[in-house]
Amino acid sequence: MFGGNKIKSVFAREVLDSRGNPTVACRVTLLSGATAEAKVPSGASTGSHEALELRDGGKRYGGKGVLKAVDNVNKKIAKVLHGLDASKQQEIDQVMLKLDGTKNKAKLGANAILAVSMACAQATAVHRRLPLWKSLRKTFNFHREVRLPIMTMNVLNGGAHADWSIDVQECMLVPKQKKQADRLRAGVETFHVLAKILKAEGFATTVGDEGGFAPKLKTVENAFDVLVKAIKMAGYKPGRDIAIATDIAASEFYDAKAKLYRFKTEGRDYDAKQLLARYKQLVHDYPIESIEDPFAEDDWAAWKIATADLRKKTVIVGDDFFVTNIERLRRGIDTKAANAILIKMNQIGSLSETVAAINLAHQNGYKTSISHRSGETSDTMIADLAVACGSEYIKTGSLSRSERVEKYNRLLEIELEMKNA
Ligand code: 2PG
Ligand code: MG
Repeated sequence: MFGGNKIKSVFAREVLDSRGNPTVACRVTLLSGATAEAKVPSGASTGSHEALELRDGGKRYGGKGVLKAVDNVNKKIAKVLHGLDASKQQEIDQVMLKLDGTKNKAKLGANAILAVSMACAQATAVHRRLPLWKSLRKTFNFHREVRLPIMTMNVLNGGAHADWSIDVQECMLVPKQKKQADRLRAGVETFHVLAKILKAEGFATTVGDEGGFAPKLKTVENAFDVLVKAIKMAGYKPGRDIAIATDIAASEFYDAKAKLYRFKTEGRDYDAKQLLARYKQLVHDYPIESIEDPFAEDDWAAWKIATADLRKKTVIVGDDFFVTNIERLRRGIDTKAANAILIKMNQIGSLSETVAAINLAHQNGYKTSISHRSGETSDTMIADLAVACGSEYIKTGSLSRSERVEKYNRLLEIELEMKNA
């Protein structure tokens, strides 16, 4: 239909995320009648270089309300986007960036801009009658072919996501089977065995923010030991069938003044050199697929040395370090810091900037992991994005809590869609 792709209306509202905090949902409706609502996630261990998430402050919702961001969509963004072609994602995002006019989206809020950006992509897919991953490939020039990503499943939660039950934030299972469905099954079976082991050893099996267990284990080695045990008891071979990944989230316990990494639960302090020695030992002792944020977000010197040392043995992922920002990623590429980037749409705040970061990474031989946030919603777009861009990995939490599991379910659906394509 003529003009069918054009934006008829943009409407945002305040909804809740998986932690019970407000977040922004946005519905975009096109002239053709195609319509979709996107929801943005929210982090807890956020990098200080992330785009600004606009919160209301004051008493309401403990200051976490997003009515200002919602208003910015409904009163400002909706006006400038009216009548534009929703499939021209770059143009749409540029119009919003211009309207905002700040470097970190401080005026309109990254949560406001991203909600609209995602909803435009989703409504366009509906209009095109295509699965979202296919529609994204029509919209963007990706550097890679489509692929089903390896899933990194966060089954042990620690750090800021679980009241510091252990110092490191995430210990993940990385199943390596050929088919997506088999990988998922291997992860789930191990997850349930893990619960049995923890129970038998007298630990709690209550879950943290991302649906993983949060037992009070003393050290990261203890955590990896229990994972290896669970993998074996579930009938899989550690390394060959299921590897381990970890997000240290080191910025969370870095003392910049003293230049020390203070492991709170363990009660041990490390300088960067000592910490690297510990990582080398871990990589030697366990089948470690990847280590995310091993050092603090601005400890560039440590990142460089660690990358030179570990890059052949494991994947070193920059999350708070790169914050999905092409300027920081360029610096990383130029100085050979890390060899992979975690991609979070809300760290940068628009879909086209996110894709720019993915493409820059892939063009320079960096791996990508498309990631959820610890505060999530029912939105499953990251599964489609991971497939569309040909990402090596996706990181979307544990095998419990529907805001996590829905992303895995979407990947199963995409596997079928790919077969039938
Ligand atoms: C991370 C994420 C997601 P948060 O550090 O990688 O797992 O946590 O969303 O709290 O930043
Ligand atoms: Mg992280």
